[in-house]
Amino acid sequence: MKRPAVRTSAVFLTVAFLLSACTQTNPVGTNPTTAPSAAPGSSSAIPIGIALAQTSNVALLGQEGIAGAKIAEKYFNDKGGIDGTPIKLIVQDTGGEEAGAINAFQTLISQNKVVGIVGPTLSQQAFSADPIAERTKVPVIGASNTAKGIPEIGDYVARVSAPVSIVAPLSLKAALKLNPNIKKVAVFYAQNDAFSKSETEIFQQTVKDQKLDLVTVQKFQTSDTDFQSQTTNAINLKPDLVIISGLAADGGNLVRQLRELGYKGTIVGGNGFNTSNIFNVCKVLCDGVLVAQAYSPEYSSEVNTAFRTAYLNQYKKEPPQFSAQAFTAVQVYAEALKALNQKTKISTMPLPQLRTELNKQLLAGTYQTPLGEIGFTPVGDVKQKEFYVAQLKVDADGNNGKFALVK
Ligand code: 1QQ
Repeated sequence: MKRPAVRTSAVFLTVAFLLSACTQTNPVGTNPTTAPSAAPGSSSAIPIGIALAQTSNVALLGQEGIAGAKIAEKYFNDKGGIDGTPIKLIVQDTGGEEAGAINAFQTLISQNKVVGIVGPTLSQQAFSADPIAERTKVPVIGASNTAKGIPEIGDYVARVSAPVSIVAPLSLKAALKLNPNIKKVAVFYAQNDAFSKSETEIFQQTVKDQKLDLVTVQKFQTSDTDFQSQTTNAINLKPDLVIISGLAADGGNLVRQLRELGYKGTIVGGNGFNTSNIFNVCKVLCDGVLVAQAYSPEYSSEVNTAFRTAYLNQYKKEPPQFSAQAFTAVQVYAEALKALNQKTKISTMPLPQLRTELNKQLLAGTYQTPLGEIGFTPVGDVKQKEFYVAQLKVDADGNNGKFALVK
C-alpha cells in the first residue's frame, strides 16, 4: 500500500467522511445533491462516480470515456438497474493534472457519496488520486490506466484497462510482420507522464527481445508542441521504425513533424493514440500509424452489438477503445451491485459497508463485456483474452478516419 499523497486534506477528508458516515443510516440516495428523484415508488438512484478529464488536452481521451460510461448507464437502467433501482453517474472533471484528479475524488467520496469511482483518465493522475480512495475504502476501477503498478496501489484499486506489458508488444510485432526488413528503431516518449514512461520500457525491452537495433531514445513533454530537435536527431540516424509513447495531442504532433521532415518509415503509436481525436491532430499524416488495442468494435457479442449500435447512433462513428473500457467499468459496478443485492439488500447497508462489500464482490465476478469476457486477478488487474492491432486509415477529407484492424 502506498502512503497518502496529500496528508492534510486526507485528514480533513477522513474526518468529514466519518462524520457523514455516522449521520447516515441509509446512505444510498439520502443526500439531496446526489439523489436525483427516481420513478415514484422506487428508491433513489445509486450514485457511481466518474472522474475523467472533460477539460485540458487530456479531454481528447477523457471525453470518450464519459461517452462510454453514459451509454452503460442507460443500457443497464433500461434493463431494470439494480433490481429496480437505477444507477446514476456523477461526473466530476479531473482536468489533465494530478490536483484535478485529487479534487474530483474528494468531491465524489465525501460530497457525492458515491459507492465507487471510475477513473481517473491518466495513470499519472491515478498514482496521486487512487491512494485517497484506498484510504477511505472506496472502490476505484481504472478504465484507461495502463501503467505498471496501478492495481498494486491498494486493495480498493482495480482496472479494466489492460496493462502496457500485455498490449504494447503486439503493435511492434505487427510492424515486423508487415515489414520484416525493420532493423533500426528510434523510440520517443513523454518523460513527464507515468504511462508513457511505463510503456516505453516495454517497447524498448521488446525491441531488444526482437534483436533490433535501438538507435536512439528521444524524450519530450506532453505539453510540447515543437519536436524539431528530437525528430531531426532521430531522422539523422535513419530508423526503419519509430515508436512513440505519449498522449494524443503531443503524439499526434510528433507524427506530423516526423512526416513533414521527410521520415518515410513505419510508425507505431502507443495507447495515447487510441482515440479518433488523433485524426484532427496529424490529419493525413497519421495515415498508416500502427496502434495496439484492447477493444475492437467488430467483436461479436450481444453486449458489444448493443454498445456499438448505441455509440454509432449517437456519434456517427465507431466506438473507440476508451469508450468501450469506460462502459465496461460501469458494467462491472452494475453487475456487482446486482449480485450483492441478491445476497443482502444494499439499501439496508451503511455506505462504508456497501463500499467494502461492493469491492469484494466486483473483484470476484466474471463479466461478458464489449471487451470480451473479463475478470480480475487477485491484485485487481484485468484478465482479458482479446487484443487487436489497428492501422490508422485517414479519410479523403483528412479530418476523420478509422482504426482498420490488421489481420
Ligand atoms: C494511461 C494511459 C493513457 C493513454 C490513458 C488515456 O494509458 O495514462 O495509463
